Amino acid sequence: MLVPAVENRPQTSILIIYTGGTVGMAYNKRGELVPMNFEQIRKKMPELRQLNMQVDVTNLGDPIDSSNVTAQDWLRLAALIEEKYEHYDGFVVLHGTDTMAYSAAALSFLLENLGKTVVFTGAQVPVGRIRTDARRNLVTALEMAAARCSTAGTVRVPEVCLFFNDQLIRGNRAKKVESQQYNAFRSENYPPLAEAGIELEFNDKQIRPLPAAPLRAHQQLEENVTIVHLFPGLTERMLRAQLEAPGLRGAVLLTYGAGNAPTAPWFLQALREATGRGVLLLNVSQCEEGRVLQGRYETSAYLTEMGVLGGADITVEAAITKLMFVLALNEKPARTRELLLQDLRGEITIL
Ligand code: ASN
Repeated sequence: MLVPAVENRPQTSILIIYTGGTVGMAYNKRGELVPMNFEQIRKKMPELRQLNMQVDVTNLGDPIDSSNVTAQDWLRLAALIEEKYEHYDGFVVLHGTDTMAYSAAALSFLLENLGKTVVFTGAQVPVGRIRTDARRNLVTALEMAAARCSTAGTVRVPEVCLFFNDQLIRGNRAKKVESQQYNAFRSENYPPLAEAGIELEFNDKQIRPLPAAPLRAHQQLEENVTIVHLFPGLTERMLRAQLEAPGLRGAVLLTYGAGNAPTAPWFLQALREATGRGVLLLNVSQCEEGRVLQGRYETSAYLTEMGVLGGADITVEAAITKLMFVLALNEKPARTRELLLQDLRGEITIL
């Protein structure tokens, strides 16, 4: 059901899609935080009425803690944005912080040729608490979603992004780095798209251009994927348990440093067998800064030879969702590999 969140002067129209998260939570009898409906956000945020925009709200489903988000939720979110695309100037997705970076990255891939702003935001402290960050985050996220270029009047940030603690970050570059402080997110290997001080300052050169083609909301994600996190002490049996999972089509290989991995024969053999079965392996570094350079060290050169794809400076959140997205396109193997190496939505820096 779609209801106006506030009654005010329509000029720009923004749709809030409420999915849950701490922003709208309250304590239950056992003292645990549980998601509540949007009503309490509406009650606690009278300032929503002061914005010079029409703000409507809709729910994705029952509000959830974002630890429960699924790939199906991402598809429903993409379908909802597509359905409402012509009716609103921008979108704000209220979401829990725990998996917000994954959801924002997934949506960035699903929404091809996005010409409007989709901003994910939420809070570390519920809206009903005196020291909440919900107000700051939501009000400015709405302003970011409504932002236009002053001269041309066109959409300022035609991207899926994430606004938190005064920073607007590209969705597929975001990472949750903090669970106790207000600065929950960081932009990895890419500058923020905008900063909210007294004025909203946009980093226009870093923002993707408006697309020439109309929106295409994809409706498929491959779920037969996994993340193999390397650590010294990983055994062959444990590695094979992951790589030999029935139906596996792709895995993010979380490697060391600049994309390095062991050279032990059993390790090489397990990887070679996986790629031989057609499993796509995407090499992503455990380091938060820097990039994968396969071949810089001997301990990564063989990965290229066996067909492991270098993930450049991608985040693990963007890597796994990109894999899910690209594999679901069901292209020929060579094209799939090409797409994984390409910068599709600003998620990697090609040198
Ligand atoms: N557990 C919460 C969630 O992700 C955390 C938050 O929103 N701050 O839904």
